Amino acid sequence: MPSTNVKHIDRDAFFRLYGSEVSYFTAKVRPAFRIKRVPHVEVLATPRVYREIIRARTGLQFIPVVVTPEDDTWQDTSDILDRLEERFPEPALVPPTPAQRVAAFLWELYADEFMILPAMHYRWDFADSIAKARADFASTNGDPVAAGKFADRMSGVLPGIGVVPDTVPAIEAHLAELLADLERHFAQHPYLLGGRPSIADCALMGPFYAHLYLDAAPGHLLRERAPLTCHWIERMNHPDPDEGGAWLADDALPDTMRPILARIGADASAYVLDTVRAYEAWADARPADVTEPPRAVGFHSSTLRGVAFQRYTSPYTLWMLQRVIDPYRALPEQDRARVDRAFAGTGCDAFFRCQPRHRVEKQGYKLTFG
Ligand SMILES: N[C@@H](CCC(=O)N[C@@H](CS)C(=O)NCC(=O)O)C(=O)O
Repeated sequence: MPSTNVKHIDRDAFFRLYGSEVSYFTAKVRPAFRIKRVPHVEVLATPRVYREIIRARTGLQFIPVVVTPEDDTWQDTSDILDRLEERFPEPALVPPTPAQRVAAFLWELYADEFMILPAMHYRWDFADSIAKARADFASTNGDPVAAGKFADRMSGVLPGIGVVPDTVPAIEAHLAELLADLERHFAQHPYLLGGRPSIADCALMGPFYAHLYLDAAPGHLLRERAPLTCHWIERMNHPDPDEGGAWLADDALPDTMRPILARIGADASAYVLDTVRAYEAWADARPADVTEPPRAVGFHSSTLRGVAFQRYTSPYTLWMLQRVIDPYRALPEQDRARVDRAFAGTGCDAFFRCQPRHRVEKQGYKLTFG
């Protein structure tokens, strides 16, 4: 009798994923829990959860946070994905072969660091998006006044990350071109690297589900222009355990990904590498009494499609870049050459060529000087 099996499920042995529906980074890890069929409950990050779980366990105010059945606490979506992969290796989300593996981490860097530009612009620069986001924050928090203050703080970060009137045309053009390319890609492949999802897909769900799909103005745009991308979002959030499917054979990258990689090479590489160079200049001369990297170490200049802008200098960007270049550097020469060939002509070699003089590491939930 199938019903007797229910008795063998340990109903206490589940993971808790604390987050929210409109949170970029919760949207990144949610599909991984579901694809890997990790026994878990997703818990809304209410004021009680912030007080008793999130701040109490991590000392930070970030979501998502994961508490394991053994009562360990995981924070930071990149760490969460790594730990899920170790603990639940199948179905894998990190491809085993060099070019696809490097591509997966490059997509993560792009989705986490660069796609924040269109995600924040389309949430906080359009009246109907602003109204919906404020209402969503209030329904998540339960206290409209506190939620309003949080919304003020979030919308206030736009100039600091480089979303200013001068850069808006380039940000909108970047997204429009990406949507057109993703439609062509998803007409041929169910997921970014072929027939099964990877951490590349999970990372792209951050901007695409939580902001661009759920927010009012970009939600219309996506539904009008990008039905196949919308279908990918729904499939990522509701994965079919019986789907099967494989990443492309012979460590190939899909041809339909090439224009997207070229755009990452053209637009996102300067955004990331200018930040890393500015951090390194700060770190070269850092005051002796600074024992850990602050969240931002000042402002620096960068350019997007020829337009100059200022951006705050985040040490965290170097940590995300290390996730791409460490595995690349660790490859035997032959495999590295294969990766170089796979990315030739895309401009993404700028990431691989970057040789930072400094490192940042994680200790607990904090970034430290490496
Ligand atoms: N690097 C972190 C970023 C987490 C993050 O920025 N989460 C947002 C919500 S999507 C947040 O909690 N922001 C609060 C704040 O910036 O104060 C991760 O990958 O987990």
